[in-house]
Amino acid sequence: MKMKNIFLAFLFVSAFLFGQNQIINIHNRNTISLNGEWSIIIDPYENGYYNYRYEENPNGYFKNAKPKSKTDLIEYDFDTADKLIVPGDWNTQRDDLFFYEGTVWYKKSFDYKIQPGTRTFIHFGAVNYDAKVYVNGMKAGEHTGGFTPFNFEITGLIKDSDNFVVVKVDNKRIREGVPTVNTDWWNYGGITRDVNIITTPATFIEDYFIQLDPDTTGKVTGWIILNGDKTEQTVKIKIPETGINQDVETFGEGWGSFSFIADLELWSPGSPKLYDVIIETEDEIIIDKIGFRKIETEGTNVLLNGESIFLKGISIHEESPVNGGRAHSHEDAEALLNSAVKLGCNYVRLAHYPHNENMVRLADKMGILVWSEIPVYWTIKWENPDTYDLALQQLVDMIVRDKNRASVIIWSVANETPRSESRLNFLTNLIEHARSLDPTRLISAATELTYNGRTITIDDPLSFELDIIGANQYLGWYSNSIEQINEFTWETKFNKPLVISEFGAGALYGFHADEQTRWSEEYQDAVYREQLKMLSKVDFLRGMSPWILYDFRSPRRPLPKIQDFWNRKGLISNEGKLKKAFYTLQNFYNSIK
Ligand code: GCB
Repeated sequence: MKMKNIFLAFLFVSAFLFGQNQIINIHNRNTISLNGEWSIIIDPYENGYYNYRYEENPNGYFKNAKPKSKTDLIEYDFDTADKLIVPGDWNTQRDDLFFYEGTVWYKKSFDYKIQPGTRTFIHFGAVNYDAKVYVNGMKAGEHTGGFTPFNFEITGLIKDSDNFVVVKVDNKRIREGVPTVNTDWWNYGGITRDVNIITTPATFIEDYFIQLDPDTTGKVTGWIILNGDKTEQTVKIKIPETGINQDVETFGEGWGSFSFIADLELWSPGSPKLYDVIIETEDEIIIDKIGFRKIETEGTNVLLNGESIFLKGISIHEESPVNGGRAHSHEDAEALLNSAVKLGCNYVRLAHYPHNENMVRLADKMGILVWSEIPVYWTIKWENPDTYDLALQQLVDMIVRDKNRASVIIWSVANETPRSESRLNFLTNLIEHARSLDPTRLISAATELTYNGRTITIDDPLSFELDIIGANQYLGWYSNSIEQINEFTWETKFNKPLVISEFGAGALYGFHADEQTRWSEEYQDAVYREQLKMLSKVDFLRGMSPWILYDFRSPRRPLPKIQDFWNRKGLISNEGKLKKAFYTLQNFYNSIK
C-alpha cells in the first residue's frame, strides 16, 4: 500500500506538472550520441526567434533555411557558422563568450535509420538555462533549469535519413529563476552535458526504483513503469549473482510494484558492492549496477547499515580540474573524486545543483557518500508559484535520475535561505514531495545559525523538517578573528545530527605570509586548524564538508591579482596545486577512524 502511494505521488507530479517523463539509465540503452561539434549562431537580440515586432517568428533559425535562388535573402547559415563542442560551456571555449549571457543557437545534423515498431527520443543531460528544441524544423519541446536531464519524444519528427536538430539555448539570469540572478558561481551557458538519441521498443521500461526497504531488513522494494500500449506484462527483475528472478505484474498505466527478500552484501564506503540488476520485459532488457544500503538517523547519530558514521567530506562545484569550465565527463568526475579521496573523504557535498550523472555513478563505484542539492540558493522568489514549480521540477528530476544510486544519501533542498514564513512553506512543501518520492534517503538543507556572544545556536525552524541539519558558518573569514574561533560553543534545539555544510577561508596558492595576512595559505590554514579544534568539541556533529575542494570561477570575485574572478577558498588551486590547509584537513580526517 505504501509503495502504491509513493507511486501515485510520483505519477501525479510527473504527469500533471511536467507533462512528460524522464527516461532513466540512458547509458545502458540503445543510443546514438550527438556529442561533438555543433554549429552555432550567437544571437544576443534573439533575432532568430522574434521578428522586428517582437512576435515569435514561425520561420526562425530553427528552420535551418537555405536560399533557394540567388535572390533569396536569408541572413543566417549554420553550415558556414562557427562551431562549439558539445557537451561543453561556451564561456571557456571562446574568449569573446567568457562573460556572455544570452541566446546561442546550436545545430547538428545526423543520420538515423528508423526501425519499424520503435520509438525515438532526444535526451539532454543538461542545458543551461532555457532550451527550445527543434527536430527537422519542428518543435520537439522546451525545458527550463540548467542542471537536470530532460527528453522529448521525436518519433513523429524524425526521418529515415538525414535529420537536423536545432536548440535555442538561453542562459540569461532571471529574478524568478532557480537559481535566481545572484549566485557565487559562473553562469556557464550551453549544452553542458551529453546529448543522445534513444531508440526504444513501442512499449519500454521508462523508469524504475530498486532499493532496500527502509523498514524491513533484507528486503528489496520498488516499482517499475512501462511507457507504451502493452502495459499489462510480466516483467522480470533479476539479480543473477544472488539467483534472484522475480516476476512483477504491471497493469493499468504500466506500473508494477514489488518487494522480495534478498540476501545481499551491503554497499558501504569500505566495500562499495554493486550488483548487476536486470529488468526484462517482452521487448527489452535493461541492465543497471545497483548497490544496496540503509541510511537513517537515530538521535544525533547517522547510521549507515546500522552503524554510526562520521561524514568526512568536502564541498565540490561542477568545474573541471582537467579542462576548466563546466565539468561533464567521466574523466572530470575521476579527477574530482580522486582528489576528495586523497583528502581522506568518505563523503562529498555536490554543491549547489545536481551534478552530472558521471559523478554519482563513479561515487557508487568508489564508495563515496553524496549530498545532492537543488539550486534553491539565497534569495529566490518564495511567493511566486512558477518559481516553486521550477524548484519542484528540479528536485523531482534529480531524484528520478539518481534514486537508484547507493552513494546518494542526502537530498538537500536549499542553501543559506533567509528565514521567513513563505520560505518555510516553500521548503516544507519541497521536503514533503521529496519524502513521498523517496523514503530511502535523508533530507537536509544548508541553514544559517544564530550567534549570541560566543554561543552559536541551531534554531532555524526549517530544522524541524530536516533529518540532518546542515549549517554554514564562516568564523575567521566573514566574521570574527582567527583567535576567536575556538571560543565559540554550540547549542541546539533539536535532537538531530549536525553536518557543517560549509566553513572556509580564501588563499592564493603560493602566497605565503603570517597567519594574520588575508589570502595567504597560512591564514587559510590557521582558520582550518581553529575550526577543527572548535568543531571537535561539538558532540552532535556528525560530519562536515568544508568550502571547497578546488578554487572555482565566480563573477562576484574581482579582486585583481588575488581573485581575478576566482573564489579562492579551494584547498586545491585551479591549477591543481595543494594548499597548506589541504594537509591539515587530510591529517584530521586520517585521524578519525
Ligand atoms: C557561502 C555559499 C557559497 C559561497 C561561499 C563563499 O556561504 O553557500 O556558495 O561560495 O559562501 O565563498 O562565500
